[in-house]
Amino acid sequence: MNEERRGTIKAASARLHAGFLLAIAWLVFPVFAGAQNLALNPSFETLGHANWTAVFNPSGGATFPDSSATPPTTDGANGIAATDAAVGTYYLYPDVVLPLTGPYRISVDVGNSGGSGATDFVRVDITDTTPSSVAAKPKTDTLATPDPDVVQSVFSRSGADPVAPQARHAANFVGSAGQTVRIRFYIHASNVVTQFPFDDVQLLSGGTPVPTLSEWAMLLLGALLALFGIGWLRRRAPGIG
Ligand SMILES: [Ca+2]
Repeated sequence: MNEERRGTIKAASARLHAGFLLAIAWLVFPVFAGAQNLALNPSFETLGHANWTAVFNPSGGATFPDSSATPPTTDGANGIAATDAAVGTYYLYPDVVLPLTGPYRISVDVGNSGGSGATDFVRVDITDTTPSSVAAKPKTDTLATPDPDVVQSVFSRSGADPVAPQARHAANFVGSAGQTVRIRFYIHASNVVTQFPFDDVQLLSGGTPVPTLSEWAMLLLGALLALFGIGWLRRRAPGIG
């Protein structure tokens, strides 16, 4: 066998090895190939904040308008520009079922302005949705102390500590497969007008899923094919591999 032929087979063998390793990596770590945002209507481009729930206590004191005017949105044509002008607590949320056990990352463009102090504040939290937590409405979170059902705080500011324009805030937490969590945007006012704009909500899984049965089967099939392929090349060119 000439050197040219030997080199060709060596290169083919190297490509086979590299392809095999890439296939294994893709099968074991598919989530890193492109994590999906778990929040629906995450940028409020579907007006009426579809897929989100608004709670007002008492009713009529706050609004969660979809807005493209004031303040400016940070992603797409629309965002939320919440305004609170009366005594009360108000929140807007989607509930999300977590698909995997492992780390998650929540991030959002958010800001606040107005309010006179610690009794005029806004919060962004990941909260638990067990029946006892949900039944505990109205919530009693304060600026400094979130309720026990808060899994992870993302953002909390009083009127004395404004963030304008909106800025990206993020936090990590660990969740369980099948667990339902709430991405809760919370505004509380004593009697001073408080502004709470937000947009571009992203809840991403950074977890490594355990391969399913079919994925294990694909893994085994890929390994067998690669071994047969290498064996075939070795038989074609003894001493190469
Ligand atoms: Ca948007």
